Amino acid sequence: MSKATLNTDTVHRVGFLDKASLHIPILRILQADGTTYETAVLPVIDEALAIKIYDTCVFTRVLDERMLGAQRQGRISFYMTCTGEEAAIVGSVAALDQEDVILAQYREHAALRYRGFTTEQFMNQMFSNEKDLGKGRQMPIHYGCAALNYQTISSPLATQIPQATGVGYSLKMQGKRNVAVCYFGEGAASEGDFHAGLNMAAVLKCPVIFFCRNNGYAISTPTEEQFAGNGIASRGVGYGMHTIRVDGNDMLAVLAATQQARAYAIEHNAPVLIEAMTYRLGAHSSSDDPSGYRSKEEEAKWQQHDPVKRFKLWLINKGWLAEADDAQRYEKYREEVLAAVKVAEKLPIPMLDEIIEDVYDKPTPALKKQLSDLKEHIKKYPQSYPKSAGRL
Ligand SMILES: Cc1ncc(C[n+]2csc(CCOP(=O)(O)OP(=O)(O)O)c2C)c(N)n1
Ligand SMILES: [Mg+2]
Repeated sequence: MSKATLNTDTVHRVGFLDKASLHIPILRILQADGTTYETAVLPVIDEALAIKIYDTCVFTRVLDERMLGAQRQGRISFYMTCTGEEAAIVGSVAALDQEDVILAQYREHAALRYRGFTTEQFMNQMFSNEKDLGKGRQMPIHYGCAALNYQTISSPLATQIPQATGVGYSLKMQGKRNVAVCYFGEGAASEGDFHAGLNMAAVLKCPVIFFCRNNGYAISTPTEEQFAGNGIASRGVGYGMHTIRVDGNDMLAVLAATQQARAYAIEHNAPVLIEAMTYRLGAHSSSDDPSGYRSKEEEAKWQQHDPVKRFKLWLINKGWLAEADDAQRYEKYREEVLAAVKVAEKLPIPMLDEIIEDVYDKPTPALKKQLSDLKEHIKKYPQSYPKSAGRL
């Protein structure tokens, strides 16, 4: 921020600012009944885009329901749903260009689907089979796809934030009219990487959209116990960044905010922070049980703000969707997901030699040594490894 943008007026009595000094309204366009507010300025959206958005939401709901079930049956080791947050994720990705680079946290698989990740590709990753793009080296849901400009998920929180600043900087240096888009939870915003990443992006003027899903919890910790400030949006202003807070369960509000954020980021070579207020309707992951830290009443209250239902009502009002066709859409995806599970779980795991590929340009001597040690170890204790581990 240049010195010229600092206030120079003076006062002569002590007076402190507090979190309420910054008034941050929430952008809302869509009402609960699927109509829009009279004064609302709608995003750019036509029937084809609206149906693509809705279809992605339905697919994601089905995928989440079925794969959580598959985890419970012991078919995959781990799963995370994004139930309740579909509008935040799909509404934002729908505002992007396919060449914009996405750096996600782990709950944004709907964005990957929107870009064209196939049901088969989802399954190959979750079953770590030989067709998995990550060659079986990651836990389920840690997707990545170079062709779709979707950087691979990493479990350590917030690492994607400074990386997104770097990607934005590189897009600017290459003269591309594209942005980096960084998704993260409000919990990840407590990491040091958040502050370093945002400050660098603002100072170096990088075209990055920082998209915070403020879903109320970091695993079992509610937001009240995570930070004392005025949400995450107040921090964007602190770093001198264009910032907006939106209703994250309102598809049209998220779409409108992200469309304008993208245009601004490209025109001004500058970052934008979007804080989407939403709620994680499901458990944190398949390893979590929320009944230990929140009430059924609280969950029921948020069920009434289901973002997919709200958007569906708008589509029906517009005459772009018929209620009668809805069940069929869900059924089609249930069958598709189930069929893909059956194929993916039967495919062999990747060859062991591939475990050291793609880490560096060529495997280093240290990696080669580790691989040969691993092979010896498996040969020595074959009873401790599944037969498939013998794909040497
Ligand atoms: C550096 C680091 N610390 C802790 C964890 C464990 N952990 C995984 S997810 C999570 C909560 C993150 O919450 P939030 O960013 O709000 O995302 P949400 O799960 O709500 O989508 C924590 C603490 C981790 N993966 N990495
Ligand atoms: Mg959270």
